[in-house]
Amino acid sequence: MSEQVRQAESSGMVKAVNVADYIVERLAAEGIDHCFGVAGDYAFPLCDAVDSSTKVKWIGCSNELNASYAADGYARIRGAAMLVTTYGVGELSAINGVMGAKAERSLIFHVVGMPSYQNQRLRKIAHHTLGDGVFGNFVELSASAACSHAVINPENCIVEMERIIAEARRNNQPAYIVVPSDYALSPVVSADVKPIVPRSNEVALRKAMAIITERINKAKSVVAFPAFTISRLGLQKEAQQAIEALGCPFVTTLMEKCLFGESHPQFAGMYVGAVSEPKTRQIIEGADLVLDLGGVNLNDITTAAYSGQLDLSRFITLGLNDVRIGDQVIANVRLEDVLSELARLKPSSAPYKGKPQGLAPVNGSPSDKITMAALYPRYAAFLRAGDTVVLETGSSSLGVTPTILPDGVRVEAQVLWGSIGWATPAAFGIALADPGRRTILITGEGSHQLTANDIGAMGRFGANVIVFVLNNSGYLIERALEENPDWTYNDLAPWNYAELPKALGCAEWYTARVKTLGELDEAMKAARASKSGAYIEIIGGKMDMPPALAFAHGRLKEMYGAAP
Ligand SMILES: Cc1ncc(C[n+]2csc(CCOP(=O)(O)OP(=O)(O)O)c2C)c(N)n1
Ligand SMILES: [Mg+2]
Repeated sequence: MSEQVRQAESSGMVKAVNVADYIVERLAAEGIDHCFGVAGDYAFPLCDAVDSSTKVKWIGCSNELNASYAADGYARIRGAAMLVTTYGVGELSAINGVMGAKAERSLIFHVVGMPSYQNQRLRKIAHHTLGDGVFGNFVELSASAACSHAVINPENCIVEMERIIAEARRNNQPAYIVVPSDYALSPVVSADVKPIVPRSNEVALRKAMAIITERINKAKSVVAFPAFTISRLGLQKEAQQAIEALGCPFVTTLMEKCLFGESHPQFAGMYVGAVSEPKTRQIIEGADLVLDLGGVNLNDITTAAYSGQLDLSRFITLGLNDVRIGDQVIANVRLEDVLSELARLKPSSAPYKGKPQGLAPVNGSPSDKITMAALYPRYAAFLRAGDTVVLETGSSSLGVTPTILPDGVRVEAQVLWGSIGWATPAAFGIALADPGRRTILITGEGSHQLTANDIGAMGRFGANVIVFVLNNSGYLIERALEENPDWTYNDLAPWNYAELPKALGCAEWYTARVKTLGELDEAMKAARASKSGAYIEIIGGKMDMPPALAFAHGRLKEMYGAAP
């Protein structure tokens, strides 16, 4: 019997815990204390349960897409997040964000309130439906953005919640929980179920370790390639210990930017296909054995348009729940267990010692216009240990990722899914998830236009984010990814960005619009000193792009294929 139901029964409460309260309590036990969402009548019982919970606080967002991005950001820091939306209109607005979380392995519990069982049974024509008396039209759609789902009723609630939570934890991907509004208010029927904790099979783990150790011992050169999943699962310490025990160099893609301090002596640089430093490229492309820790994602962005030559037959991939060595897959082996086994290895030779690069020097004089060559070293100089940087898709992320950043800076970006607008609400979720760190949002103005309204939520809930908005008169990355940079669809409505915080209720925020390096330097100082949020609009050149983007511009055929 669950603890909540037991408490309700033993305390002699007339009314046992209802389904909605149970779901909120159970998710709180997963380490969640904020719930992002937008209210709606079918979801009222869920919203009420959150609002009356002493453990979980309701965080209202401007729309469900924003709420889903905020939940993704929160989950990246806390391991899991809760999102509540209403039937049809709400959940469908959230799908892009939840699907992105699925792609990038971020665990959102998406809880949706649906029309009552009674009205479903009577096939009533109800609002937020297609008017066809059918209520299952959207379940499959939302479920496709999750790795597990359940339609909850009072009898299955406890069992289904455990199944869903275990599956979501196993894959570190979203779960979809949908509850008819009358069932949400019904008492939970008790069931004798314990939480399922995913564990390795001991025999499989020993077998995997025997093969891995043999391959390590035989290899002339080994390189570790830690994946973004390490940070999603919160395994940074375990992975670093494994890499230090191995003593080999490690390389990351831009999805793992700053996973460990970039001054780590074993760090051999960022692998970006043919754009990598020659030494980095040689270390990983020439390695006898590549230990992929967590399943790196070799997509068009991380490989700079599939440039470079990685030999996948030399990879051993430690997945979340299996180990792959060539064509052999050893199942039921958890990543954290393999990492802790690796951490016990004794290196046969002295550890690799690279030459960590220092920060790029700050350049330019105060009266100069703000160029990209001057902007990115300034970000590096501005950032410090304890900052979490949230990078938006666009020229900014291609400018920041090749820039060496100070140790202790954490970076979050949505590289694979790449949905613009993600970073603004994600920064909000990240700031709420860990107020002990300073959250810094770096976004282009085009992306910001999609979700800027939740700057208001940042002010409302005291998330003191420092926001940098690069205003370069349109979609620069798109201009660069086309033969013709002047298509009008890459132009934007010219907003007065620096005035947004005030209009959105952030009266206390520091704001500035800067055109010169001197103004930028001043604004950065003031932003850092601000006790509330800060918002800096940076005026950049329409075609001034970081080198990585200029490289992509020269490889359009490789990225998109030749015209037929
Ligand atoms: C939801 C979504 N719509 C469209 C795109 C295509 N897209 C990718 S980057 C981009 C423009 C980004 O412009 P901006 O934020 O101004 O950054 P810049 O490159 O100009 O610095 C667009 C429209 C996308 N990735 N996601
Ligand atoms: Mg732009």
